[in-house]
Amino acid sequence: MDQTGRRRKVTIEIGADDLLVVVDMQHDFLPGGSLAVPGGDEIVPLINQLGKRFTNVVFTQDWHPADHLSFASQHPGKAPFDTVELAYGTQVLWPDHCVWATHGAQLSVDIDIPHGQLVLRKGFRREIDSYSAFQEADRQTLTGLAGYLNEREVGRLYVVGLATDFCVAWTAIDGAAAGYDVTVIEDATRAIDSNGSLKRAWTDMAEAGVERIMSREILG
Ligand code: VGL
Ligand code: ZN
Repeated sequence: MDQTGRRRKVTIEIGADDLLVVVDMQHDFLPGGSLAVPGGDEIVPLINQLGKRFTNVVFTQDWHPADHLSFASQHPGKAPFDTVELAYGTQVLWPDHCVWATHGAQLSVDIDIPHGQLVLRKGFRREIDSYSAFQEADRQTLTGLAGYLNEREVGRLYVVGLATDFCVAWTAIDGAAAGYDVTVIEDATRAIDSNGSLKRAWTDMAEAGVERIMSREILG
């Protein structure tokens, strides 16, 4: 409170070394899509507003071949949200989604951030999933994003998009591991929340030093 009894507003200044990462805002993750994240469409206007505050914006795009091993359809007898053991460990199985060159894989036409600079595709190898925009699920294959951010002299990442508990969380955690300050803008994300995944993701993000804010702290 200030002296007049009003709550003082402290807004975060977005600067030249800040970058907004807009994660997987694709038709398949939005209502009507094959892996629709509940409320995914509700964050579109907020992401567009946030996008206007940043000069640096990167999009990620989940981008799978039709026979990707994260699809339940590739594992006889398995259903979406079951798990299997792949070469690198336990993999959650999904409905077919974001198959490259399909409509569902396209970034939402309602995302209006024309000054965005990079679309980073991930998950394009049949055998390896990639929730993180930094490294694939084998924890070895790099996507090249850290090199890009390094050359662009970025200091802090702000992460929004879908889904909080998978691609947003893994991107945020790996961004922190790569040496960036990372902030997730909570109300500009929505979760799948399967088997406690959302609660676990926030715990993991906090442990990795990822900050968690609401959009009003930037937008005022
Ligand atoms: C995602 C599950 C499978 C995500 C991508 O964008 O969070 N989740 N592929
Ligand atoms: Zn995927």
